[in-house]
This record gives sequence, structure tokens and C-alpha cells, in this order.
Amino acid sequence: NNHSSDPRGALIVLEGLDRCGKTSQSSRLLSYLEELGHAVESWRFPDRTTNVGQMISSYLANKSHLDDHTIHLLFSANRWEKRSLMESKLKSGTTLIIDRYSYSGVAFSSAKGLDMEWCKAPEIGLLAPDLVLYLDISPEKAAERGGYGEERYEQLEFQEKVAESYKTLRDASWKNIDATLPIEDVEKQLRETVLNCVETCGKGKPLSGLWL
Ligand code: Z5A
Repeated sequence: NNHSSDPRGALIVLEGLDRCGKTSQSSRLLSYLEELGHAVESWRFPDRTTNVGQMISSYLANKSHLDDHTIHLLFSANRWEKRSLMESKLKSGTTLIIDRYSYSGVAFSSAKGLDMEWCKAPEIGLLAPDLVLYLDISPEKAAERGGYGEERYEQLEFQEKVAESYKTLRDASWKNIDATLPIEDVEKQLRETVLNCVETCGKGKPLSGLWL
């Protein structure tokens, strides 16, 4: 039985450099969609609550060292452990707004020098986002925002490389958003795109696999 035309929730991903404003926008989008009566949840990766997530968290806080390939695969495993729940939520009509996903996985690891195709491989077959909102800001501007520099990847030079990697990952689901504007104006840019996406998925756009 192929229920591909059943209505479902949308898989919406927020991506961008550190301090681009993903967390702020994801909670705003959550309230916006809730107020309109949509079933919606906000998630984030890494999901630090799982066992794998705790290993990632300790690595990011510089409390443990891991080989670059190993941490890459842990980030990926952290998404795989949520895949079936993700699918059932979407199929039951819940829209998911996700703060970071496979694009982060590939952009950060390839910025360290790992081969991009190798980085993509373990992500293949995860659910493909319906919309990727890239909150575009330069590493310099992002660094001017609060709380920068406490975790492993929060260095300018590295963030430049991440920005380059992100550029090569753009695909049809990708939308660039000017993230240098005030929070309210960034949100305004997001609202219409997100609503269109939720409506399209509600009409039964089929779910697909990432990078297949
Ligand atoms: N990583 C990886 O390597 N591989 C993977 O597969 C995944 C992740 C999933 C942890 O991610 C690290 O893991 C991350 C990538 C890597 N490393 N880096 N860099 P995380 O998601 O846990 O942490 P984060 O990316 O650093 O998120 P964040 O610190 O929460 O930043 P944010 O969500 O983008 O921004 P924010 O919290 O909404 O805003 C930051 C500050 O700016 C805050 O003070 C806001 O009030 C302010 N802000 C927000 N928007 C604006 C605007 N428009 N104007 C002015 N000020 C603003």
C-alpha cells in the first residue's frame, strides 16, 4: 500500500553558522505555526539527551577527544536514532522544525578536511527535508553576537571553511535567508516560505530519502 499522497507534516530544517539565529527563529516559528492551529514540534541536532548525544556533548565541550571520522559517524548515528520517530511524527501530521541536520554534519566535518562524499555517505536514506532555511551571515558578524567562543568549533577561521562547505551543499530544497537583519525581520522572511511548505505537505507531497 502506497500512502504517498496522504497529508503529512513538513520537515523543515534551519541551518547556518554558529550564532546565525537558528534557535531564536525555531522557537518563533513554533509559536507562529501553533497559533495558526498546526501540529508542530521543534527538534535539534545534536540531540544531547541520548547516549550517543552525551558522547557528542562531551566532545563539543572539549571534555573528550575523538577521531574526526568517529565524531562524524556519531553525529550521523544521532540522526539515525531519531529517524523512525521523525517519520511517524510527520505521517501523523506533525510538522517538525529542526535546528541543524545532515547539512551541518557534512559542512562541519568536511571543513576539517574530510572528504565530502565520505561525509555524505552515512546520511544517505535519512528523511529529506522539504525545506532548508539557511540563515546567511558572515562569520565576523556572527561572532559579534553573544556567547561566542565557548565550544570547540567557535573560531572564525573554521567558521569560514564551514560557510564554504555549506555553499556546495545547496540543493532544490534550499532557501537563503538574510540573517543579518533584526530578529523580527528575519522571522518575517521565514513565515511565508514555511507556511507554503506546510500547506504543500498537507496536500500530500511524498516523503523522500536524503541524497539518494
Ligand atoms: N555539528 C556538527 O559538527 N555536526 C552535526 O551533525 C551537527 C552539529 C548536527 C553544536 O551545535 C555544534 O555541533 C555546532 C555544529 C556542530 N558547532 N558550531 N559552531 P548546536 O546547535 O548545539 O550549537 P550552535 O550551532 O552553536 O547553536 P547556537 O549557539 O544555539 O546558535 P544559534 O541557534 O544559531 O543562534 P541563537 O541562539 O538563536 O542566537 C545566538 C545569539 O545571537 C543570541 O544571543 C541571540 O539573541 C542573538 N541573535 C539571534 N538572532 C539575532 C538577530 N537577527 N540579530 C541580532 N542578534 C541575534
